[in-house]
Amino acid sequence: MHQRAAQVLHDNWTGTSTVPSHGLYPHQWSWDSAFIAIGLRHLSPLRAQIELETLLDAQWGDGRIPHIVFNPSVPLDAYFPSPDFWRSSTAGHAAGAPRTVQTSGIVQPPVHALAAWLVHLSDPGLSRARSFLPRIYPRLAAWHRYLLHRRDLGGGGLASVVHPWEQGMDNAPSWDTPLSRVTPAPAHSFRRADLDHGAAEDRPTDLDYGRYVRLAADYRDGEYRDVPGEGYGGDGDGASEFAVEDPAFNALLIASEHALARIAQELGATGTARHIRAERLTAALVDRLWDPAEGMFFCRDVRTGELIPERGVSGLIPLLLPTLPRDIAATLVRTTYGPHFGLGDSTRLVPSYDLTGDAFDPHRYWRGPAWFNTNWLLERGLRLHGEHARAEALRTELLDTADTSGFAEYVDPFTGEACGALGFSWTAALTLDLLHDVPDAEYGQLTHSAHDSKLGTGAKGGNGA
Ligand code: 9WN
Repeated sequence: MHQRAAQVLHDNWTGTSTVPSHGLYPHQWSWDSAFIAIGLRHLSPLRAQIELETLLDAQWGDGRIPHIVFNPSVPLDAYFPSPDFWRSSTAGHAAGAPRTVQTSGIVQPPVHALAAWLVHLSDPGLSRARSFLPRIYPRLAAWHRYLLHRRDLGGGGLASVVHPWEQGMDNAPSWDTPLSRVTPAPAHSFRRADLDHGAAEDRPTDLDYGRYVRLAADYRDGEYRDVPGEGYGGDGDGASEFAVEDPAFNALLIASEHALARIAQELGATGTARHIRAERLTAALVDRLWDPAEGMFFCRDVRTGELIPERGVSGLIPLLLPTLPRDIAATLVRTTYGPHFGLGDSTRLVPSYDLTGDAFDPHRYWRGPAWFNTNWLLERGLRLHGEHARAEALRTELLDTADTSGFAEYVDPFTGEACGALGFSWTAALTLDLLHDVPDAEYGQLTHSAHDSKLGTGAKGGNGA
């Protein structure tokens, strides 16, 4: 299995980064690269470092890491939206887009500091010899600053996403209500390239695509300006119609902030301020997105101020956080194994959406199938909170399904049947990670604060310091 997974990553390597899949996604994607680096470190810590460095070379002056870095040798019509849609070097000029490389103008979940720290741990000698951390620390810090300042659109301390593609679970039912306010771009104004590779019944509908295109075009036409601190009910003045605080996006930011604290410590600082910030953010996440009656986190629609009552896997991912209050962690575990996600009962892997939800479909993009990255995060979260037997069972299912599905992009959560692209990079990378015994200490290293917690009320994760 190790060799087959390594082969996928070898085939998808371009020399400086890894494509998610040559057919459907022939460029470099931001959160894909972070997950890929986490697996690549077991094959080649050098390639894992280069993967992250290539992405960070495309960072914008305002700190944002773009969700796609385009490969200039790939034909324009191979993926839509292509560089001539985003026009990063002109429309993104004011926001500091790079001149030498073409990128998109939106972002994806901030898994990068977490990945960088895990890559460092896999070969600290090489990392120090190449000054990996000193070179990337200021960039990762600028990235978090961008999210925490420019993207605090709700004014409550959490980062908002302004496009479903930013959260990474593009077609999740949580976006349906906020997206319904967006006037779709006319169908004849663009050509979808994804349907050349994927079955139409598994992919987002044309109507949803029209709305994705409109949102991205409006953001571009506003020169990718963000309007922070807008609060609830903002109208006009350039603020996006779509602004959502998402639990997984923010949980990953918090986990990465803990990792950045570790990196700061390695570089001789204390890291304490970052750990404290991460704990404050955890408290804000609970305060703004936790629904005790439903036993999970929900997205908040920043434009209406309302929680969006759709149960998505995103609402379980905060299990990754070490200072989550114990009762919340225990409730999340119950919800994962309960009727809405059915793990250990009707489902083999955690589905992307509520099995009992009206929009549930076991094959349609992010509306029911199971993805390997979300399940990997939950496996880590279970382990972090002492649920070793459950983590082990999930790990076994993940490895089994990854291999029998041909490292599929996603699978039917009941049967494990392959969907989407095969030979998908993060599936192979996270398989490699699961195949390696991760020292217990690394679960602590992943997120746990090293200082005596002043704010945290939460679990004992790993062995911390
Ligand atoms: C848009 C690359 C990306 C993933 C996302 C996944 C899908 C793109 C698309 O593919 O999104 O960014 O064209 O559908 O939803 O999570 O990063 O693998």
